[in-house]
Amino acid sequence: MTRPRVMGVVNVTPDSFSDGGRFLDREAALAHARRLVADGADILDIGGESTRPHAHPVGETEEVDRVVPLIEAIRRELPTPISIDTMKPAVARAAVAAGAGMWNDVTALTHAQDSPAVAAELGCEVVLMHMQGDPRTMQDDPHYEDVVREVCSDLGSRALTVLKAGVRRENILLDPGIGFGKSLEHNVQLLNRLDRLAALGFPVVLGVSRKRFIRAVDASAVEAGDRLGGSLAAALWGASHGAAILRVHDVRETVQALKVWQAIDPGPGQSPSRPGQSGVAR
Ligand code: HH2
Repeated sequence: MTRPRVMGVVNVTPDSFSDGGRFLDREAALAHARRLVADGADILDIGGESTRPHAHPVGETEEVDRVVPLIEAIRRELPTPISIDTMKPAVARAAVAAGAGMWNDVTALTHAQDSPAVAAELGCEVVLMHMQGDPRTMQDDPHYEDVVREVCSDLGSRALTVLKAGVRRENILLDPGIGFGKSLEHNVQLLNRLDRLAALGFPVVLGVSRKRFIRAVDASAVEAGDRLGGSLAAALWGASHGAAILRVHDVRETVQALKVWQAIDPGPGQSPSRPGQSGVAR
């Protein structure tokens, strides 16, 4: 099986608004980016605004100030492709000018009216993620008749709109938006039928890492850091059901899990083996 690419999450959401605090946050974020690349990240996803439920919105200038210097610093020393996680066209524009090649938008380019036109003009890849509601209220009472059908249909028509705005087909990726306006049942149904989203013919991006649905399955996974097992289980499920990119926090562990999965199931016509190694192992 083809191994999905691993997108490592780098957040620059500083608590301190002093210059010193910002600098330290940026240095820490750069060190984190280096670590993720050393751990095997294929893409770095840079975010300057939290999309967690009830998170406070960040102004455009503040967000640009957070992400652009970091993207420039990464670009100076690493060849790794960079994605910008933002809903604001001005931030995407600044990030692409600084060296990002992908716009990851949790609003599927709906936040601003000109988002699709800006994406077309930038010529970058775009991740259209599904969300019901907005980040502040999305988890209040998510409701669907048939979540799989509705998410596929919403994303399919969103892709058409974005195509009409001039974004090239090969630049569009779709993401079911696990945890964005979805109950536990909605999340697991979407994962269970991820193949239906993949069948739309666009590469699928999947973000399950450390998400709250894992706690809904295993009540002991209270903190985000307690959810590695569930994150890996869901990532491997995604890998075998059509995900092309996995957005994760624990890059090293995810890459190892994928390597083992691929050694066991290398794809049609190939026999399971340990690439590059031989001999007795236990
Ligand atoms: N999830 C979060 C942010 N951006 N982008 C895509 N394409 N898909 C996702 O599932 C996705 C995303 C939110 O993840 P969270 O764990 O709340 O925060 P973060 O990962 O930014 O630390």
